[in-house]
Amino acid sequence: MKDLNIKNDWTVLELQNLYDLPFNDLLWKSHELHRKYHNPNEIQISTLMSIKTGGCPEDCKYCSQSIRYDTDINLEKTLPLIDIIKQAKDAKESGATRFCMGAAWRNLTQSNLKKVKEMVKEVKSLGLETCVTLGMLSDTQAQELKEVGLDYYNHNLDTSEEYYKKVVTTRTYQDRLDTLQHVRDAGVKVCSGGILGLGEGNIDRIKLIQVLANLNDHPESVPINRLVKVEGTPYFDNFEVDEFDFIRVIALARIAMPKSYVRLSAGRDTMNEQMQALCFFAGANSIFYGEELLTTKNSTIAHDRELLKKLKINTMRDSTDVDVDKKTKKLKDIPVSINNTQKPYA
Ligand code: SAM
Ligand code: DTB
Ligand code: SF4
Repeated sequence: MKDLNIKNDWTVLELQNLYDLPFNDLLWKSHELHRKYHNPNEIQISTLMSIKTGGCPEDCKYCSQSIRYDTDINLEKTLPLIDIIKQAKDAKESGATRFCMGAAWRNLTQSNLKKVKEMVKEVKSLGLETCVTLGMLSDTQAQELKEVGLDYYNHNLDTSEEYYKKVVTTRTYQDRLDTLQHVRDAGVKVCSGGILGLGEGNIDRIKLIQVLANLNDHPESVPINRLVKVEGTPYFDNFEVDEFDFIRVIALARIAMPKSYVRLSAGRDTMNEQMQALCFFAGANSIFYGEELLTTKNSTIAHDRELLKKLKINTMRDSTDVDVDKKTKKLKDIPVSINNTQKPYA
């Protein structure tokens, strides 16, 4: 029977009406759906690593890694495989279930594809889910990544189509949608979300959620970032996003895409514990865990552990996860679900 909560024909008016509800009514609705499809006391954790930093030819006005802005970052060529394996092992030790590798590329070249395929294979063999974010991809590149075991591809739409033109001029919204389609067609899971704080209005946030929720299949993962203001970028002096508006967007994403994992992404280190707790209540159930994002700092591991403890929120391991047998050093299938009392995706 069709699940009436899962739909792909959201109108702006429907989403606007939800967004404009009294705060408690909106959160009640989103939390109710959150409980229906997920364990509300469990979150997924991903760790990020920048595998190639800075020097990007694109002009995204929020980004520290664009060559067009004078920012204080350490430029790095593509890192050697051995460094990536080490960091992935550390991430796994700290409890991450997914390792996300990001590169400051406009699009993927064939020689970089070869290197990334090796990285994906190695990280996967550690028993971690793999995710990469590498800019634009062709259909065949997406298929090649799928063949080596890539689980997720992150490619954000960032904001509404109208506002996007003000944020980035070196590519179009359609370019982003095309890459998302290539990823989906290849059978790789889609991770796509946005950033709040680019100077957009609430209508742009609502339209972003509309585009994501009206894709044929909802993205499995929806990161919602709060702009990390980086000195030297055009958006360094932007106004702060209203905290209640931010929480409303999380709630809207949860209602519009009930089964997706909504990730409370960049900018968490500037949110107090109470705000993060409200985001988890509204439907966020994934975070980036680790001291660094790509070029900026994240909330500290010690702080995150303390917060999750206070909220009695457990971290989950995906039920399809694999692990390495300590003795044979071979991969074994183990349907692990640490502290998992209720299966997500009921
Ligand atoms: N170059 C690739 C791309 O743009 O798709 C991958 C790396 S890029 C840094 C990944 C995502 O990080 C961007 O799509 C954007 O949504 C997010 N991001 C970048 N800088 C940010 C910032 N200062 N604050 C919040 N999110 C940011
Ligand atoms: C996403 O939505 N956020 C992450 C990840 N996907 C690749 C990136 C956040 C970057 C924050 C700014 C920085 O550290 O450079
Ligand atoms: Fe380049 Fe990605 Fe940064 Fe845009 S967001 S400048 S594409 S690294």
